[in-house]
Formats: sequence, C-alpha cells, structure tokens
Amino acid sequence: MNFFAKAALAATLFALFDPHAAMAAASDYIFEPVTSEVRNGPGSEIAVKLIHKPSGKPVEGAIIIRTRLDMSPDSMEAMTTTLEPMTETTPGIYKFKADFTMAGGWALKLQAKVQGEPETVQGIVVFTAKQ
Ligand SMILES: [Cu+2]
Repeated sequence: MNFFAKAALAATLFALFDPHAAMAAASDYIFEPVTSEVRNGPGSEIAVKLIHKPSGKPVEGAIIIRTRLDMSPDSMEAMTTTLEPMTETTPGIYKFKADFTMAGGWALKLQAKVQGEPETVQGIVVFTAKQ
C-alpha cells in the first residue's frame, strides 16, 4: 500500500470510529414551544426554544433558514400564513410574529443551522391559536 492509500484508509477508519462523529446528529436537537397557547390574529408573538437533548442546554445563535406555518394539526395543511422572525433576545429562544387567520392548531415547521452541526436541524412545533 502506498502512502496515499494508507492515508485514505486511516481517514476512513477515523470517520468510522470517531465517537463524536458517530454521536453528533441533527436529531440531538429539539424545538419546543415556550407557550403552546397563543393569541389568534395578526402580529401574534410566538416563541420556540431550541434544546441540545444530550446536555439539556439551550442552543443560542442558531440560524433559522426556513419556516412554514400551516394548519396541518387541524387537517388544513394547505392553509398557511406569514411569519416574521424577531431578534433573539434570550439565548436559545427564537421569537416570531405570526399572522394567524383562524383559531385552532398551527404547526411551525423549522429548519435551522447550528454551530458545529453539519446537518440541518429540523423541527415541528404545534401551537394553538385562541380567540
Ligand atoms: Cu384553518
């Protein structure tokens, strides 16, 4: 085996047996509602916290790259509405202003980039909009 073949083999073995590489995954993270009952109507504030499950710690500085807010919990997946991200004022808490158009169950679907995690973190948080 030449040097390059050995180096490639070593890199493969390292990737296979590196315990951190094996354990770190997007599934280590979970989005949870801060309060699941929210006010129905335009400009309603909703908030989610992002938790690193193995440590139980909030994850700050995540970049929310994609959101969708729809009524899939009430079998109205096609019914979507707009939402606007707000500044992260409490570390690990991500707030949005949502324009709810109907009382009931709404699912906030999120995709986020977390520092040190190559995979995209995904989550679904269900809120109930009440009159
Ligand atoms: Cu609806």
